[in-house]
Amino acid sequence: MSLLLDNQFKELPPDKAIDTKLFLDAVSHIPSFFGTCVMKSFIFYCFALKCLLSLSDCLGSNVFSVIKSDINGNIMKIKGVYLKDPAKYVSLQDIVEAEREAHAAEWPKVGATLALMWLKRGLRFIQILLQSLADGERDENNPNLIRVNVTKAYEQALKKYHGWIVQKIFNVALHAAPYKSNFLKALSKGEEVKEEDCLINVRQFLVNYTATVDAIYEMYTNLNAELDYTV
Ligand code: EIS
Repeated sequence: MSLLLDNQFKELPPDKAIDTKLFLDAVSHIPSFFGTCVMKSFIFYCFALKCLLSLSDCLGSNVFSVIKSDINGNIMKIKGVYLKDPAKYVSLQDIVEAEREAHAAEWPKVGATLALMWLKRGLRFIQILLQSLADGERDENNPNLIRVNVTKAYEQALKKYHGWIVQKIFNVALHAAPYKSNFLKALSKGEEVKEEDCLINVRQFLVNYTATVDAIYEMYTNLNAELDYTV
């Protein structure tokens, strides 16, 4: 079965309110996916290059743990707020609005509002990456690499929020990106499935996932909660 379809996002209601608990359940699988897919392929990459271990390989290895703990930290922060009063924070918007009232001076650079602001960028990155693969965008000279897809996702979702040092780190991580065949195999829980069959699952997963990410972006625009500082 497909890892993606096992952990599908739920369909949004007509008012596009995102149920906090359902959202947290769905995103909580993303960091472990990192462990199974990206890390495995990275370990293979390191192994294959162990004679050539250079500073950039070490950097690459650390980048994936940094990304994983960054996303995990965002999720834990939102969850921490939610668990304080689940009845009050039924939707993600309930949390953001409550923090706007409680922390007027620092908001939106505070609490779960800030965590969700960054989390949504990582989710957008994943969305664009998967969509690009599903659309068959590829480097014709290197059809088993996903660098064009990863670069597109980075440029559209994250680059403008990164200063040049983090942009350089991205360039290192890019070279440690898994091969397409390994990436798609991991999405299929290690089973050998045809690329096209896996992409059918990716397209199915993207329906509710994209709607959810779009709704979070829309909420940040409507509440004027978006910031564009760089890290
Ligand atoms: C935020 O981080 C915190 O998240 C937030 C709060 O502390 C805030 C304060 O300003 O900072 O500094 C972080 C930023 N997060 C800001 C950078 C982390 C590492 C960036 C590495 C750049 C490379 C990214 C591309 C990697 C390509 C890999 C390709 C492999 C296929 C299936 C793959 C999924 C990859 C998903 C990648 C998502 C990256 C998300 C980075 C977000 C970011 O830029 S708070 O914390 O409020 O919770 O306390």
